[in-house]
Amino acid sequence: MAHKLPELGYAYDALEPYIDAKTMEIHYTKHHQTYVDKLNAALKGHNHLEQRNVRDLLKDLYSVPEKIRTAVRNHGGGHANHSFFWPLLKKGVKFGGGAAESINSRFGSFDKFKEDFSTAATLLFGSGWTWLVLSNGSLEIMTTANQDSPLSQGKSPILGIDVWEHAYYLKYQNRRPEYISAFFNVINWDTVNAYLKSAKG
Ligand code: MN3
Repeated sequence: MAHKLPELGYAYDALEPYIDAKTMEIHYTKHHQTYVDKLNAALKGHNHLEQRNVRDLLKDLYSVPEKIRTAVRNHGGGHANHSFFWPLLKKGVKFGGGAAESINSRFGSFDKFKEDFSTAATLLFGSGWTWLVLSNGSLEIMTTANQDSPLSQGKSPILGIDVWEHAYYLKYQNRRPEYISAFFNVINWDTVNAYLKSAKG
């Protein structure tokens, strides 16, 4: 069964003015679609792998034949990361719930968390992601290069920001810190809470 682009679940302009409609449209219909297409192309003919959930493939990259491992890592990572990212975005959801309690207890305050997360995202060199993950039962901030997934390191992401230029360049050009600051206005904390709950199993 081939992988498919998931439903976005909201309009391209739903995150304006923080993330503009044109960026959303291109990011979802072009960039994400390309990861899906290239993942499907890589898995073609590998029947036992085509059946597996992309998250499971990323958790167990060494079960993927070496010949297609890099393609699965990059395009499977791109598919999984973007499928994880879209539901994290919504305007007007207040910081609260289990994730807020865990963040406050781990980082001391929301402001300290925001500062640490934003610094990590700003300093990440080149293309990649900054994450809040659950690792051995505790929260930590980490970054990955390219489309690498924390799942491949045994960590469960509960929040993430795409800091590839394609995620912000149309509106913010080289001003990545402004995009990161804007991102904090569109975090869907309901989704973060759900991701945390599922990460805790
Ligand atoms: Mn992207």
